[in-house]
Amino acid sequence: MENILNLKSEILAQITSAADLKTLDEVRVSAMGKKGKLTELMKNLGSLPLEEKIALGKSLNIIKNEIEQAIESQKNILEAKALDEKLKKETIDVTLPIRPETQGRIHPITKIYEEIEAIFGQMGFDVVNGPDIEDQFHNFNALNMPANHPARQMQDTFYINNDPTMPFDMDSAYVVRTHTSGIQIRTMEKQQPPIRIIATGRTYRSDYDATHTPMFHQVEGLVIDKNITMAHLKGCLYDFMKAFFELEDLPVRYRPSYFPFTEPSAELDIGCLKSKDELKIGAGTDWLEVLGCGMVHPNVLRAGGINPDEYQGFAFGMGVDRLAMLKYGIPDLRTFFESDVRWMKHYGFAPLDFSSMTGGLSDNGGLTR
Ligand code: 2U9
Repeated sequence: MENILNLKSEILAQITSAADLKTLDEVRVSAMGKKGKLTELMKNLGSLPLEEKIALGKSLNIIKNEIEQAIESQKNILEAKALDEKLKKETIDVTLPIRPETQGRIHPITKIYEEIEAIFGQMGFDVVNGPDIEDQFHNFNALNMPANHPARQMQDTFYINNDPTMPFDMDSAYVVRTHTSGIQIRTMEKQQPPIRIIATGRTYRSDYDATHTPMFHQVEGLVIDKNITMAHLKGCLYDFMKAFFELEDLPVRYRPSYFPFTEPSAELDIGCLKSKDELKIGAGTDWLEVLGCGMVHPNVLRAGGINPDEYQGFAFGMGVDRLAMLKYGIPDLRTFFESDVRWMKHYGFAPLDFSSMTGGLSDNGGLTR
């Protein structure tokens, strides 16, 4: 028994003095491996008289457990030490700039979308997308635009010949959407109010000059609930404009207007100074139209499966490309889509300048731009 206790102390001492995992494993094998000292003692138990076998067997089991525990805790200590050393060796200086230097730039349209989504996101709006190719019900009829409406004439809308083997049929043809409004119709079809969404994406109209391209970008919004009023519309869009142009005292006015899908309808102007070669937003006495809006027409609610006697709401729409031109002083819309790297280097944004309401919308203090 005394020999056994001595052996135990010897093994425990070896365990606690093992300086690395390899040495620790060697100690384990020499004690408890196939030919280990403890294993040998256990093997010898068989030759002893019964009483001694039982007593010694018990003690050996207890010692074996103690040694296993000691190995486990030493292993934990050594593993933590090894990790610590590895981390010390692998320290990185997170304040160093990115290497190699980033080459890509974020397109102003993408940046403006990020900013708009950050602002409406904070107000509790969901961002929704939909198909670029629409049927005429979702693009026109559901929006209170009957078949003879001027916006449906061939010169504005790109119609798609569904079946090239058949003569073109104007009535059943699909269109590339002329606005993102079909997204809101699809949302209403799927979901009863409360609804609070912005619909974003590419839109298409047959038009081309310095301020119109056949493909352009829109953001539209829709808010529907039981007691939504024009006052909610005015407050929401006023707050949006101030946040977007990053001007707390931005002058804003609403002007009566007409859209088939809203009644009453309005347009929102922001105060600015228009001089020959400069546009100053938030200063001067001129006005600039930036969006259209109104209370959703009862026919439109009905078309989306919502009862206009129970619910009402407001909607708005704006051209993202125009907002990007205004905010970042880009004079010609066509240059947005020319894929000129020199233009992108000048007007593009650093990839890590994420827009957020807390970290800055368009300016993070010049850290990465
Ligand atoms: C539903 C109901 C109503 C969306 C609206 C406008 C006014 C608007 C233009 C701005 C510039 C389009 O890009 S642009 O040419 N849009 O003036 N859009 S209200 O109204 C909706 C949309 C969907 C279901």
